[in-house]
Amino acid sequence: MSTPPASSSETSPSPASTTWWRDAVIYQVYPRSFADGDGDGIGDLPGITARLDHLAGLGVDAVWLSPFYTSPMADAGYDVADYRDVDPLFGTLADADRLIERAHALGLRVIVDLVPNHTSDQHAWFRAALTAGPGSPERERYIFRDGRGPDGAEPPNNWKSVFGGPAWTRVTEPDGTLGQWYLHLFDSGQPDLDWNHPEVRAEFLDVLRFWLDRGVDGFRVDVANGLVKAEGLPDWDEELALLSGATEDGPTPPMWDRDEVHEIYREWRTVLDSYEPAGSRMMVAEAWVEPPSRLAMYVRPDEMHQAFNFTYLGAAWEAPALRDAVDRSMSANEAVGAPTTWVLSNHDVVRHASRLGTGKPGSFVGIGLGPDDPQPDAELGLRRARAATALMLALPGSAYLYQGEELGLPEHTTLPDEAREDPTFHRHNGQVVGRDGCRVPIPWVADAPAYGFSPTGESWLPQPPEFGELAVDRQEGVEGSTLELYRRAIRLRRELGLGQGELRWDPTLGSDDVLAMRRSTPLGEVLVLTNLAPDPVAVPDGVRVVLSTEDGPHPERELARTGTIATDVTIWALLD
Ligand code: TEU
Repeated sequence: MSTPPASSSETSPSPASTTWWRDAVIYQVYPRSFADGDGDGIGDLPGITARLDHLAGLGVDAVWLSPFYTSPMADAGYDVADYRDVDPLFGTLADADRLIERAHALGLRVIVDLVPNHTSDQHAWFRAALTAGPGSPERERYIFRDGRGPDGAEPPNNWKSVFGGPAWTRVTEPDGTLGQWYLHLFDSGQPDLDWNHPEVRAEFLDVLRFWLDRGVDGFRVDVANGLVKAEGLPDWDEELALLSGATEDGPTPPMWDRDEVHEIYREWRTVLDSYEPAGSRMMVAEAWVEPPSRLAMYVRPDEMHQAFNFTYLGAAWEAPALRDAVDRSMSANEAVGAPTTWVLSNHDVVRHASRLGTGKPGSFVGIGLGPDDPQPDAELGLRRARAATALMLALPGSAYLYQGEELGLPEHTTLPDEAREDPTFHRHNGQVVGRDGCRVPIPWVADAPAYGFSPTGESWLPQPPEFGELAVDRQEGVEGSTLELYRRAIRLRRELGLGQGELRWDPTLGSDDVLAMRRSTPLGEVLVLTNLAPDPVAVPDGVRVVLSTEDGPHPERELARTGTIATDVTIWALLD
């Protein structure tokens, strides 16, 4: 058990404010790849706890932990067998308590992942459903149906799994005959729950309380747009790509973004709001919903606090596209009074330092980048990634960082097939490489085994040799390094209050090739300039540059000499 963050200290970035999440910088830890305490090659909770200082030193406000619950790991823990326990791979409940306590002592809030759309097929409820047979109350918590066709040999409808293949699997009944089918929008090891069932609803209210009672500050809600399916489960001929189906006036997919999901979050909100200090516990929706006006419905005042805004992540590296993504996201959220969020990388997408080094940055959600694809330009990608991050951290709202991006880590694009674990790869018979390339254990110490990830040198995925030079110990204290750039940007963002307030595009400095944004802050007017043009652009006279993503030790000297910023550079400058 642990109390919320104590009042501020040197290392305590979280304000005591109950609306801390509105402008928070939140760092995603992917537990199996962050730090391995016991040397088995898989990261764990004690490993994370021992490295929390890194997060405090980075200056973030909160940590979001991807699932660490009991799981057979069919989808790296997004298949939960017990929502109230820790998988032995990751440690114990006592380890989770210690992690929360240490984080709070460092002034870091803790957000845990909640996976309500589906359980694992090893969850007690699903095992009971299989044993109990057709027509039993146990089956009603999931979506079991008879098949179509003469012997029920065809799936109940034509839906496909997000990971490839059909969204239905046929079970063998207790009497040994082939029987009903169950729905799984993801892997066959992830049966979808039936959210019309009162026991399902009650169970998750209880799971929320379980983790709130242990001291967590919030939840990241997995596939928040998927819980309710359309009555009758009608066929859907469109592809089951998550962002596709929805347009302002097009047909709505029967499995995503149904209006009824909102009732669930209203109920959850009342649970969160019952914890003291009132209003300090938050939820963030992972919902691949377009257009932004539909996404904004998840953050109406009595629902979630945030929803991941993937519009920005998917935008092309072009000034008009980025401006449009920012404007659309901001205006949709303003309509409901919620702050927007920004994110460039997570455990499902190609890392932005690689994505931006390819010709088509927006198009890698879930599918990865493999050895047979055109390889990204690493230098260009990192340069753009730094510029994109500095732009993101200057925007009002909350920003999410994914472990390792502060080191400028690239995607591992040449993993051997034998190493791959993502069900996306296996369900596509190897035709889609999937997400393992962004999940590689991160480097801490250049000259240590497994780059300091694990004491034995074991690593569940092989690390590429480029990780050595990017290790934390190689960047710490090195001016111009990506790590120091992140630290500086996060500190300045807080000092200047950039997470709050309005933004204005500057029409005289901006163009089709240049983003020019103005932010009024308590410390004065800030100009944020990103050059996406092929040539250098002039920086106005009389500004004081406080941050530049140009690499090298003294970017401001070069800037002072030339009066310009180079291609793919962002600066923050104070106007006197
Ligand atoms: O992801 C939701 C989701 O469906 C996509 O991000 C997906 O991973 C991608 O499109 C695959 O092609 C969440 C989790 O973030 C993801 O890791 C899980 O695999 C998924 O839910 C199922 O729980």
